[in-house]
Amino acid sequence: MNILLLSMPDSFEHTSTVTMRMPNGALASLAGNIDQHHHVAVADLVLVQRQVRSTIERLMRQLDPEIVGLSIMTFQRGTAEKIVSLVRGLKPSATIVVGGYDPSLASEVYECWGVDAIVRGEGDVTFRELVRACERGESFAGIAGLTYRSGGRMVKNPDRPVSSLAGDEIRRPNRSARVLDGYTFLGRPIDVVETSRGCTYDCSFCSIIEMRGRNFHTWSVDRVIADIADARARGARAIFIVDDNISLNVPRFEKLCRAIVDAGLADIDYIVQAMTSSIAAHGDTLAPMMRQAGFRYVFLGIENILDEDLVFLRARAKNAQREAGRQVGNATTTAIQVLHRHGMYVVGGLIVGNPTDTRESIDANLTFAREYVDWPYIQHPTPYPGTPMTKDFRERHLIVSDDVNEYDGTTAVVKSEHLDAEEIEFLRWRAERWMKLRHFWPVVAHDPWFVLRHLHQMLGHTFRGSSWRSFFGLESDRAVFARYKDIRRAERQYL
Ligand code: B12
Ligand code: SF4
Repeated sequence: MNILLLSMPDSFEHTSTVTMRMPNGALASLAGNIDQHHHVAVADLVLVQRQVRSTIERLMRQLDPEIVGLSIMTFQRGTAEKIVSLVRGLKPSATIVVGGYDPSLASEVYECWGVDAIVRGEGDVTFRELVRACERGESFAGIAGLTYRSGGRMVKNPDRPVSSLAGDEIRRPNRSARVLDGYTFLGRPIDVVETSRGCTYDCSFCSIIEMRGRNFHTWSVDRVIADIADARARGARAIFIVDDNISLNVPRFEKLCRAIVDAGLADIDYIVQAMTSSIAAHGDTLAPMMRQAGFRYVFLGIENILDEDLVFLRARAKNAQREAGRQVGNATTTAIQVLHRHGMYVVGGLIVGNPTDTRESIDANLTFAREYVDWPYIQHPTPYPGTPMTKDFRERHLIVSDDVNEYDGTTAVVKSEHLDAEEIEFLRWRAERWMKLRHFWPVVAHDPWFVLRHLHQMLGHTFRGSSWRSFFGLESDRAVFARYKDIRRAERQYL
């Protein structure tokens, strides 16, 4: 069978497509897990943001797929709906399947779209079984984790338990299925690699728990090394490790670092997300090993520096500094210092605009980011489907926008008890642009040619909405912010 898998073109503020265009890890994994005689094409539409319609039309013509799959996050819902109707119009008989976080957690929305199947939760095995059933002309009735159209109605099969990742139930990704190119991170070809799935924490804003429960499963280090080697052989010189929380098992993480060095794969720039508590507690041994293995950027889920906010976000435990098993404070600064000492850069994930936030509490977080983090990744709390935080915000009547296309993390869609959503977003936006400038020199030192060729676009993105008048102080930040918001709105129209 011919199968076309699409990820959505929508990108967001902190990952400008000039500097960062990453492959979607889910689609290569799905491609690697269907029976090998099928012909599968993976197209990451972020690579063709301005030619979405024509690219889909071309691929549909060339491949003539019987099955079309879409991977969708919540803020990409509007684009996905347009793509579903485009595909339906181009080939009415195609079986259209949706999967990923939004179809899994808001499947009722997709039931009204006329799609043929909704894959809930992990998709590798479910999609393999779906393709087999299509090939044999069988019904989808026995496939766990699937909601499907039968006659005029949607049928919801039981959930599929998460995979333990043992054995070869889930095979390695098939990167050769990708039909578009141009993946980049600061000019270096980039790929994504998974080493584990899941997390045992329960931060209230995170979709992961609703998606798969609290659990943590790992692949063998040998499998991970083979996967990194595959990515490298296909040109990758930067790798984003997309694990939900690799730092849950520090000894395993250390073993992986050693294996990367032993396999001669330390010439790659690695980017990873980690918990401050693990880094603070084990940094003295872990951080030098990470650096030796090539880790360059560590995304730390700091979330907030104020205790009250951490309690609301249920992120206190993962940011706790412990001594002899007792919590003695917050691990954030210790974690940042140890990473810095070992030559790595900190991408600081913070969430501002929580229910009790005031101008002062937001300012405290912005001041912290300015002082400590290398690249700010500051977001607003966003009520994604199914998270405990969403329930909380709804009960407090603080959600100001139900338009999920705005749920991109940097558009404030909730207000606090003291500040309007617009004001919260303005405070973050105004401060964050300038913080980003400070990381300019390390980037120049590492990738001078890239910066030279793209300086104009990089600055253009960071300072969207500015004009020569604003630089000379002849118009207010508010006017620039209003222009930025208009640009952002227009950017969301991909087809
Ligand atoms: C890596 C990652 C990123 C990378 C993206 C790299 C890339 N190109 O994919 C970066 C850092 C850029 C990123 C950014 C953002 N991300 Co992000 N990200 C993740 C993360 C950590 C892992 C995703 C991943 O690759 N997993 C591995 C793959 C194999 O698993 P998977 O995606 O779940 O796919 C499986 C199933 O979902 C399913 N499936 C998926 N698609 C499809 C399609 C079909 C057809 C089928 C059948 C099945 C299927 O099968 C797959 C295999 O089992 C998750 C989860 C987390 N803990 O935080 C968040 C997560 C996906 N991100 C999220 C968000 C919100 C964002 C941002 C909007 C804001 C932010 N938080 O930074 C931006 C926007 C990204 C953009 N497009 O511009 C949310 C999504 C919530 C939601 N309801 O939509 C998550 C869940 C985190 C959270 N806050 O809860 N992200
Ligand atoms: S520690 Fe990270 S992955 Fe785990 S629940 Fe919290 S935000 Fe999600």
